[in-house]
Amino acid sequence: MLGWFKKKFGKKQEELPTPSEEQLDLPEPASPEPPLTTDLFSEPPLPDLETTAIPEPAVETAPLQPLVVPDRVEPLPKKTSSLFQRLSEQLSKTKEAFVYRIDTLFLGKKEIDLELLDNLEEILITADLGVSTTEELLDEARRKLKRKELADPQTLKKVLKEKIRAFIMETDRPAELVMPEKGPFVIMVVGVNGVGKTTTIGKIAHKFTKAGQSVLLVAADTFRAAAVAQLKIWGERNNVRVVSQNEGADPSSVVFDAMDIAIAKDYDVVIVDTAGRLHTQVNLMEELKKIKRVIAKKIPAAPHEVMLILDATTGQNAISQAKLFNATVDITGLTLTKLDGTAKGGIVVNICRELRIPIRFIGIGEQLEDLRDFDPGEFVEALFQEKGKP
Ligand SMILES: Nc1nc2c(ncn2[C@@H]2O[C@H](COP(=O)(O)OP(=O)(O)O)[C@@H](O)[C@H]2O)c(=O)[nH]1
Ligand SMILES: [Mg+2]
Repeated sequence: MLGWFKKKFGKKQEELPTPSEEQLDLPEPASPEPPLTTDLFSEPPLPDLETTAIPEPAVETAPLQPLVVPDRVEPLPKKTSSLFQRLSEQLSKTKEAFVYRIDTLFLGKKEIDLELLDNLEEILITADLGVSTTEELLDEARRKLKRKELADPQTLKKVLKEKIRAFIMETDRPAELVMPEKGPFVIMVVGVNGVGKTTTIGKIAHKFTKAGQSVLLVAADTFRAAAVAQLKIWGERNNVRVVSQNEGADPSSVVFDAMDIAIAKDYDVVIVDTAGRLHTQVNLMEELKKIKRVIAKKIPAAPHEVMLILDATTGQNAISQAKLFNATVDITGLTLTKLDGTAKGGIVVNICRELRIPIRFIGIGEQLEDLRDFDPGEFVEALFQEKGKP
């Protein structure tokens, strides 16, 4: 949530670093890459990476100052109705497949019978709420029916909405994530290929720079030259420095150098892009662990955030991906991308209920502004907003 962008103030504009020479020789901004497969297992074998050893840290970092207490966070700006409207519109495919289908099912029905509940079950499952989430919702409905607390389908819809809100709220914990008072705030971004890591990093960098923070991007996806080039384009767009080496370089060595730069130049925020695919899943996971270790050697409390990016269009597969990455690098926050292009937005409910990892952002389009702070209450309202209502 935006709250954690606002922890550090007072940095003058002229203190902000200028984009570096490392961004020279950029290719012309290309159109974004098409989504790639998100199946970790089906990739063909690829050539070996250079296996350069991680250099030992040369610089001892100063210990971090105490973290800023949450009550110093500025209040969030009031969301304008046009922003809400955009969210609601961008969720239209999910709404068609979910809430509007429920409305059609309930239309003209006076009472709740078995057939109606069966149909509802099918809608919830096909909207990617997941089997166990669906069962829990229906159990609640049946309990209320038995106790005669539920008389008609419209009340059932309200019960569903409230239960879904409760599921989503479970991850709306108080912001434990705070920027350190001193030293860079390090975000390591992970996720399988094509989920939107690099794009999301570009959008997050934009949010930070808009809030007056200096940002350093780190191209630790050295597996493909295109990945480095893509991050450099985002660096250019945001006018921020990108640390990179050649394709095939050891990602940990890129990170090692970047951390030195971040500390020496006192960057506010460091965002590390990582590979989503290597020769094997084991290689990928080992590499991510190594990157995390290198970051922690330079700044013991870092990475402060290990953010997993999930593609909402993959539906239930996102849950398996989250479990896999969480077991390796302890995910602290999620971003769910491509909610605009999918009818599978119900996955948000399932992710919140199953994983209990806070969703920080949702991607609802390819524009810079289409990375939204995840606000559970707003999300539920947008999801259940009636057709045609402003
Ligand atoms: N519609 C839509 N497309 C997105 C969103 N986020 C990312 N993308 C697209 O997804 C594709 C893959 O993104 P990329 O950042 O390269 O994924 P990476 O491999 O994880 O780094 C690109 O075409 C992006 O433009 C989103 O929220 N909505
Ligand atoms: Mg990428």
